[in-house]
Amino acid sequence: MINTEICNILNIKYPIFQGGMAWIADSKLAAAVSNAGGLGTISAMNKDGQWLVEEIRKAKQLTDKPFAVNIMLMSPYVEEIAELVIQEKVPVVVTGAGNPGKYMKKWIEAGIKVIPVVPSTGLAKLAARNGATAVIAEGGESGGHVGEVTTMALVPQVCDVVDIPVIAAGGIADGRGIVASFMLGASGVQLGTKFLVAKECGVHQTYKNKVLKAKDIDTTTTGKRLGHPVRALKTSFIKEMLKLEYDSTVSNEELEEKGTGSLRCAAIEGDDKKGSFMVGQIAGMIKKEQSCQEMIEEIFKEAEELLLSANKYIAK
Ligand code: TUI
Repeated sequence: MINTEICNILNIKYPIFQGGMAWIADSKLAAAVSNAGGLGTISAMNKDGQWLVEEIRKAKQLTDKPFAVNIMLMSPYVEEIAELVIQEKVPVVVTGAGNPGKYMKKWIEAGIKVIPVVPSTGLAKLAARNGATAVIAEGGESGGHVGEVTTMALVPQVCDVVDIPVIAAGGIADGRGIVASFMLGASGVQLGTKFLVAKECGVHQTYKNKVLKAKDIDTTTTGKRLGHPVRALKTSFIKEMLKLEYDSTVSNEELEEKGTGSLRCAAIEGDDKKGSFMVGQIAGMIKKEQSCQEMIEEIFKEAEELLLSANKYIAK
């Protein structure tokens, strides 16, 4: 059986987190992952605070295992949500898309374990200094809002500068990715794209079908000009966005406006024309819908077999 430091710190069976995918990760998905032995995550980005409170309470009914709330720091509701996670006694908070520094003292004093997503060693060091329980080093292979550095380059560099557990994210969807992450120094992994096709994931079926059909080269990033690159499937809508991005007569405001609501459109409505189907580069490897339990058990069985046979690389 695989067991790492993060399993003991969070009291989880497998060192795997489910990414807090905005408009997608709800109590049903989070509870399914937690019940399967990972750390499930509810995204606070889906709706307002009231929605989140209901989802946290539902998750507590669906599982007695720990779960996390993901707070996207660019969210318009961030102040309200920062308070709600304390009131609702959420065990773990994962942050993304910014520096959570100003909230960390309050969360930690309330007994919350804080695990920021970091795209750089600088932010990783800051998070560790501010009392983070662990950090998620997320490479640019991921879907959604991404940093520049790849998982392969980021994870070992982050491991070298912090003495808290590092969770690898970006481009991981099977046992090979898990074992590679361990070899880079990570204590666990976070998967997002893979969980899009989980049976318990309520994302629109069109979104799931697009993941199942995707090839390795089917994603791209838009939004670099706006300072927040986002990785999504290269649909006709995204190709149009790319064209506008390179058009100097189009203002940043116009670009922002065209992108607004596009993830909701994809996740809830499955709308091909206006939706942004945010997926990671590993989508090309994801070929079947499974329950969270089947997924997690299968990939950790594969990881364990790989680890047990790893001495084949050493000359006898
Ligand atoms: O946050 C994510 N992924 C996301 S958020 C999201 S919602 C969205 N919807 C529409 C447009 C844009 C976003 C979809 N996917 N991942 C975690 C993550 N955090 N990736 C990168 C970062 C990050 C970037 C900069 C974390 C910290 C950071 O700090 C900069 C600073 O403030 O110093």
